[in-house]
Amino acid sequence: MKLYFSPGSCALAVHIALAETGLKYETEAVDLRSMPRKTAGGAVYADINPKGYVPALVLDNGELLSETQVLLQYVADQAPEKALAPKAGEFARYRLQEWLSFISTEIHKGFSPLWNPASTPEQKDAAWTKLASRIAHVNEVLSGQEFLMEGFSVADAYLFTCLRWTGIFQKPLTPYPHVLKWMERVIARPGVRQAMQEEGLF
Ligand SMILES: N[C@@H](CCC(=O)N[C@@H](CS)C(=O)NCC(=O)O)C(=O)O
Repeated sequence: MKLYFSPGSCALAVHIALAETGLKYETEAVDLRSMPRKTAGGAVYADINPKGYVPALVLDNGELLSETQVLLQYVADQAPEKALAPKAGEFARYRLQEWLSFISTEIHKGFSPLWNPASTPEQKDAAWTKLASRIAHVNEVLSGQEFLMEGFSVADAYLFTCLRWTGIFQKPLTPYPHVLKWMERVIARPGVRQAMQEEGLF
């Protein structure tokens, strides 16, 4: 498997999942600021992934798979013994998908106005107010459990990846102490550290 990523982007979630499986994988960075977007190896990224954004995963059979929620589940399913996702068909799998959808649409995409240089300060404030209410929900959940699911799962990898961005926008997570403790638990994991090191984030 080969992951196309940009350091610290949402692709880090898939990178963490890959590292957590212990399976062999390759990575190649994509420069999202170049035009056309180029990979570290000099390829035009749109020739590899016509969607043009990261993450994308080239499978061992040569197929290209995209969309973070799908990649996370695909990677988890390659190493079922690591229990990064409940088995397909179990009710808990729907709970995982509920988290992945929440993280994708309410948190990941909730950051979009903050990233967008065209957003006004009012638009950024409104986006943060909404995001803060979603983070407060997660804080409440994490007051009674160690991870989003029964053990560490790909949902934790995805949420952790997005909540790291609060540091970029100087939005401290101090009002959310259970989230902060959970971030510490997640970052202490060797798989998480490996992926972050490979992206040059340490
Ligand atoms: N729907 C995609 C969105 C991925 C996405 O937002 N990727 C960002 C980085 S976190 C990106 O590559 N942005 C550049 C762009 O949108 O062109 C997914 O869930 O994987």
